[in-house]
Amino acid sequence: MTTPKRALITGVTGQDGSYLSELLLEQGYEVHGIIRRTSTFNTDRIDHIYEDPHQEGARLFLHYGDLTDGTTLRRVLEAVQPVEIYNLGAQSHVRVSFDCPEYTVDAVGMGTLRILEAIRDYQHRTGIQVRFYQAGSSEMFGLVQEVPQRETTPFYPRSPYACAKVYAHWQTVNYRESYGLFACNGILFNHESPRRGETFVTRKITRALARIVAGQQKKLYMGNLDAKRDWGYAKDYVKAMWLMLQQEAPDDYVVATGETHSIREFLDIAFGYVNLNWQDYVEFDERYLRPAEVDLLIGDPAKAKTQLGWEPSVTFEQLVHLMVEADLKGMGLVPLNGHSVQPVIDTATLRPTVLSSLP
Ligand code: NAP
Ligand code: G4F
Repeated sequence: MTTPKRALITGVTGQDGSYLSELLLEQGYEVHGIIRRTSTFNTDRIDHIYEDPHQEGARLFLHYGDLTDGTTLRRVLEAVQPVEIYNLGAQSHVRVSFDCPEYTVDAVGMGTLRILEAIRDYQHRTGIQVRFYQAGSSEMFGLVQEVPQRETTPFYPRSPYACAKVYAHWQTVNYRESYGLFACNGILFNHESPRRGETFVTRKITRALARIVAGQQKKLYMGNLDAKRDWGYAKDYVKAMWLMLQQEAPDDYVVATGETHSIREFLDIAFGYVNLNWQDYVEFDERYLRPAEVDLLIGDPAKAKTQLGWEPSVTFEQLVHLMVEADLKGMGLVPLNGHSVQPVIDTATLRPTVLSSLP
């Protein structure tokens, strides 16, 4: 019997971590994820693939750790001995990074450096090559210097989060060039799914829509509706991460659909799906604005398509629909043909939640 390849994922409980874990398990890997200690469990996105480690054949293992804690990162690396590391962990909310800049930069920027240093020493000592994927972001293009954005487009970050991602990007390049690490940067444009965090704009919309239909919410408060994003499907995007680490040589790749749409267009399609007019529900609240905004993102995925053979499989409209459908189902609402909705739960109470109001 051959020993399975072993991968280590930071951010395994996140949207991408969960899809990547599924993909790697399908590919036969043994998957190790780093989780943070929290007072309540937040492993919902991976519960369906988790197996009791006492059981023979279990291939998903979790380890406590944190990107702000270099000692533990080193210890986990030594214990797991992975051949691939995917660094997906981050305080990944751009608006929140303006509120908590030091923590964001520590986790996103210094966290990446801590892992790179750990790999450098481990590889030097053992002679075992560890391939490294860094979760870079189209936010690094910020005030865009070229349309569409490609690997060679200069960065112009517009938030503490984006500045930290630029730092992590260049450290990754630097460790590749200085120490010969097999280190790749994915420059991923926005990617969404039913597992998207509830305060990112797409999921905020689809979740609120389901609550509105269910009678649990009357209004949806939002910020800048004019911003444009290149939105793809998260499940497609984790495939690109994996493909990068299967190449002969390490490199950096833009992963995007090549299309851009405004928040208004997202609202049109989402509310249109259940025959509602979003203008009747959406209100402006300035606290969802950012001190500096990224107005337009649109990526050119030509290199990923040619060199990795990567293709997005879901259109923008399909993406909106699949997210709306999932949130309606989550509320116990069943979309019918023609997309009217059949409520199947008692919706007597209007209940505000923390999630409905935090940026
Ligand atoms: P996400 O859903 O917000 O997940 C972030 C993950 O990072 C969670 O597992 C979180 O753990 C973990 N984490 C946060 N702080 C940490 C820390 N200090 N130490 C260790 N782990 C920590 O993000 P995502 O959408 O899956 O994105 C994955 C990565 O890609 C992130 O680095 C993000 O910045 C980057 N990215 C995302 C997009 C996108 O559109 N989704 C685009 C470009 C780049 P908890 O569950 O405990 O919070
Ligand atoms: O959904 P968002 O919060 O995503 P954003 O800022 O583009 O960042 C996401 O994508 C990046 C890749 O480009 C990732 F690196 C990052 O980790 C994250 O996953 O906001 C999208 C747009 C912004 O222009 C924002 O101003 O939507 C606008 N928006 C308008 N109203 C809102 C809201 N965003 C949020 N979150 N909430 C609102 O109420």
